[in-house]
Amino acid sequence: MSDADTHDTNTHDTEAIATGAGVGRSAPPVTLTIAGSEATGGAGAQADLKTFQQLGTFGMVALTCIVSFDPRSDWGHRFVPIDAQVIADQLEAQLACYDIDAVKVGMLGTPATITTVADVLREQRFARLVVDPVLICKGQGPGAALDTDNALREQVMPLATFVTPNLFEATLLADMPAIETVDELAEAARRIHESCGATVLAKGGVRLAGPDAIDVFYDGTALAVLSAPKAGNVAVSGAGCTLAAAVTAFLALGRSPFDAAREAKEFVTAGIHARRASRAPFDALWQGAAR
Ligand code: PXL
Repeated sequence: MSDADTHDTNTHDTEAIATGAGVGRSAPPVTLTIAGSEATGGAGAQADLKTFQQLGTFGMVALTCIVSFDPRSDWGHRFVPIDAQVIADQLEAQLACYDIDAVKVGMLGTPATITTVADVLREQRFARLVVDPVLICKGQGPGAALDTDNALREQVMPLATFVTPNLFEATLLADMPAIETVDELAEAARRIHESCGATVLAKGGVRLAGPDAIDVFYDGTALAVLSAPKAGNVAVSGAGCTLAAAVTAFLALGRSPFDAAREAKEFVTAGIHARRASRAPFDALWQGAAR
């Protein structure tokens, strides 16, 4: 780049900042994830931010906790929560800077974090709020997890416009003994919609038997089964996080909830096909496949 180019670009930036306009004619929509760090980059806030970038939105993270897999202890989750005031500070900065087009809630991790985040969500009433109900983290004791699950259900789920439970989470949220068929997954989606009012994308993924990875979409009226041939039979790290982040990005880009779900599944399927192996016993989805 020549000096003249650099000068022009800087002038443009300065004008854009002065007027509050984005650089270029159409500024990207702003997406926020309120999520935990998963240090190896497969899941959590890292997966969300990569997805936001790849799909053409301006991504932000309010970090809620830090998860570090433990390679000396069966890759269990070491979990450290972020101080509630620090979470509130991040959200304050983000809200001061931008009108946020769509928000994703990922792993919150503790009742204190949930209360802090729910207070802000209640005040803001985001029109596009995707909640990925991450219900347990292996690093937590069962008692703590139950408190966290209940707080999430009571304080965050009712504010969601879109929820993306996996098979395990759908079973709990729908209060069903088990989900083994597509019909049962559809029944869970209906029950979850009735309990919180949000559009539901219930993820069977690789966990339902059969050759296809099946997710069920239900918005209170339309029920649709989204299906793609399974790419292997083992869950890939980051698939759930990426799906919810892609729904968030597509909603921010103006898609209908159904189109957001459909396109998000296509994005995740491409990312699973392009998954990255590591020395951990699970592969990680790669968001860079769909270029
Ligand atoms: O995949 C769920 C998930 C979400 N968020 C964080 C995680 C994980 C799983 O490891 O670590 C931070």
